[in-house]
Amino acid sequence: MRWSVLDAPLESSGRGRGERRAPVALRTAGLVARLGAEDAGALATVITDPVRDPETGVIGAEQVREAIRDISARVMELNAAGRHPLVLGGDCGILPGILLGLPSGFELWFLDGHADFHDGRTSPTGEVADMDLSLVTDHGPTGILDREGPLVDPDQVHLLGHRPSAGAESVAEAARVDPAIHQVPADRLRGPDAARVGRELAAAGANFAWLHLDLDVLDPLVLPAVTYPEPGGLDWSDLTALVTPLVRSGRLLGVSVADLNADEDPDGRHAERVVDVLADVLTA
Ligand SMILES: [Mn+2]
Repeated sequence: MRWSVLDAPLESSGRGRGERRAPVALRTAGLVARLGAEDAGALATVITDPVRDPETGVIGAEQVREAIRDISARVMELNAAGRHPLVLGGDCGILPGILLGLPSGFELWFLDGHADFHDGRTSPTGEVADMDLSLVTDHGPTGILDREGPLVDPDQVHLLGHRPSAGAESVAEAARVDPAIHQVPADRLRGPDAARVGRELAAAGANFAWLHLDLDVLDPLVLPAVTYPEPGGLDWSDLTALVTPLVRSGRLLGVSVADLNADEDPDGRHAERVVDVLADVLTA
C-alpha cells in the first residue's frame, strides 16, 4: 500500500503549541522517504484565534470550521483518486474534517489516551481536540459541523487505549461516551492482548476503516513529548502488535497521526522513534 502524506498542522489551543510543528518534525525525521510515500503537500489549517467562542464553547470556532472544510475537501480528493492518505496533525482536531471527507459506511479505529468526548460546555479547555470523538458521533459541540447527524455510526467506532482517571472531569467525560461505541481501555491492550485485539478487529468486519492514532495512547515513560500525558499507556511494542494486523487487513482507507508536541522534543529523538514505528507498521 502506498501512502500519501498530507500535513494538517491544526493545534486547537490557538496558542501555537508544538503540535503545530509536528508534521515538519516527522518529515525532518525522514517519514516520507522511509514509507516510500507520495507527498500530498500541506494544508494551512492553523488556529491563531485563542478565544473561546461563547456560542459553541470551542476555541477559534470559525477557524476550526474552515479547517474542517479544507481537510475534508483534500481527503475527499485523495480518496476519489484512490490514494491512501496519511494525515499528519496537529492534534485530534483534524479528525472531523477527515471523516467528513470519507465515503459513508466505514469503521473508525480510534487509538487515544483519552476518549475526546467532551462538548463545548464540559470541556475544561475549549480545545476541539477534547471533543473530536463526541463531535463525529453527533454528541456536540453543536454549531461546528454544517450538517446534521453523525459522521460515523457509533456502533462502527472502536475506542482503544484510553485510561479514564479518577478526576471529576474524566469521570464526567467517560459518562458521556455513546454506549454503542466499542471500548478496549489500555489495561486490556498490553502484552499479548495487543496482537489479539488487533487480529480480532481486523477480522471482525469487512468495511473500510480509518485508523486514528493519538500518540498519547503511548505511555509517557516511552513518549513524553505530548501535551496531555496520561500514565498507564501502551509500550511501543504494544502499539506495533495492535496496529500491524489492522494495516495487513487491507481495509484501511487511511491513517491520521496526532499530538506529537515538537516543543517537548528539541533534539528530534521522539520524532525519529515515531517515524521508525510508523515505517515498521505501515509498510508491513
Ligand atoms: Mn486525542
